Amino acid sequence: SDVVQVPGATHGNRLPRRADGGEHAVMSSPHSATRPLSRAVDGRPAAPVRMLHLGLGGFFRAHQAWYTEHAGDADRWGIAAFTGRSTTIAERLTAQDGLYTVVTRAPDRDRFEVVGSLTSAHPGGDHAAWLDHWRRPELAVVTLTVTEAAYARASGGGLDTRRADVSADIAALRADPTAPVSTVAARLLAGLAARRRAGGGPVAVVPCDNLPGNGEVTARMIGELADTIGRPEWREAAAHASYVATMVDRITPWTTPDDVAAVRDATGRPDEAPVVTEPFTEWVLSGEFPAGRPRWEDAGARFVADVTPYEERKLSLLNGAHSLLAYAAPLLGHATVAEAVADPVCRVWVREWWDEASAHLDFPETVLTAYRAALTDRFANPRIRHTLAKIAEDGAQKIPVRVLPTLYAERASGAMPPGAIRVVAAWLLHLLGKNGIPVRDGAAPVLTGSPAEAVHAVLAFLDPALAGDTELVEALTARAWELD
Ligand code: CS2
Repeated sequence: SDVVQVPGATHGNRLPRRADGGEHAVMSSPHSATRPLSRAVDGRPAAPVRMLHLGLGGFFRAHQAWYTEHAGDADRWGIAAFTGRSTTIAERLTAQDGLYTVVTRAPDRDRFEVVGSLTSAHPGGDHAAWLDHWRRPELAVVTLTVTEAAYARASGGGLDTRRADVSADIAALRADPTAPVSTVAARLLAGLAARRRAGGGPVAVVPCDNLPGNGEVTARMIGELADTIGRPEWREAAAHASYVATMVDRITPWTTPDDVAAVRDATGRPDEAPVVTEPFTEWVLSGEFPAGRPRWEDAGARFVADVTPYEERKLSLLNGAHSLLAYAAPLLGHATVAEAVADPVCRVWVREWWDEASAHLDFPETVLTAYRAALTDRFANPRIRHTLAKIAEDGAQKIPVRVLPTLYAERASGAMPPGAIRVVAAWLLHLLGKNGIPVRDGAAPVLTGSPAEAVHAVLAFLDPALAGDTELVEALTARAWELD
């Protein structure tokens, strides 16, 4: 892919240069300055679709699509990607033949790269196109980036069949297996069933959200939906796939209008769907690919027997620190991760949390020290505007997987862990509307009544046993009032 590197700031009149030092070809053409990205102009034939993706957000464009672009056999692996619901991003990408710019933003420079692995982009509402892709014999891999909340888990971990959207989809599929459905579970199961009826072979389903055991979670969600619908062909459809577990990592903030302008300035090509991301990226996977897969290892992906330790490390150290900062750092007036970690007070909080969490991770100390040092640099990248408001969303799904394992392990050994308690206390204050960040969180409705009742309610939401731990209730109460 074409690469342009621009040192320093994202704006200004510097002439972009190619990675090899040459002037970027596009810049020298007087016509191209207004020409949108297109496969004809860019000389990028679309690869045949053998991958489907659900969740056409920035993270997918910076991660799974980027790895596919850099697989040695990328010319054989095109992706058809569907949004959750929105139509805008699908329309923008379609107008650009699926091409878009990845801006890899290091502390001192930007690298611009046009990615071409996206063969087609579709609005989530186009269920007929979704099913059509599932029926194609050559389909091999289905990846997901749908957010933690979209797995619709009940407190026990299974599919929450009482949710209105889930039960509406159950009724719809019972009446007609090709009926439009909206939940992730139903869209996947409907696809698997359509594929089975069409005689297609098994595919790999590859969830890429920050949930421990995401492969198993997905298998369970689809299996339980099939059981609830209750006919054998649905169960067979659910079993007609391999569920792959993954650990995914690449910090990818929301794309802003400034980013769109920076891409236009630097490359001379307007792009309505660029994505800005950090240089660091990681993908660890475990599971079978019955119909093959792109050679993602060429781009650095690792295939291992068990992703659990990688997941636990990333969820606790990276995501746990993110959640800590998202709820606590706004109390000190910070709006982004980089701003927060420039503040010594926040750095002490992060270190305290890392010490606590690291004690329960299955890696040698030297490895964890290096991982923490790298994370410190990644968080501090001043040119990545990763808003705390974005990370704060959906704490109800995030806190249990990021913080509870450490809290349980510490309480089991009789300790009262200040780091974990700080995260929960700051989350509580956020839910009570005290950190000024909009509350988009399934746990907010449980917090009614007095402050003391709120402490109890938030713990009971996480786990009734925690609400019965009187010492913990006291420690959490004290911490919350101290932070407030
Ligand atoms: C963040 C993650 O929004 C959040 O909750 O913690 O999106 C985080 O940036 C990614 O997992 C990094 O790989």
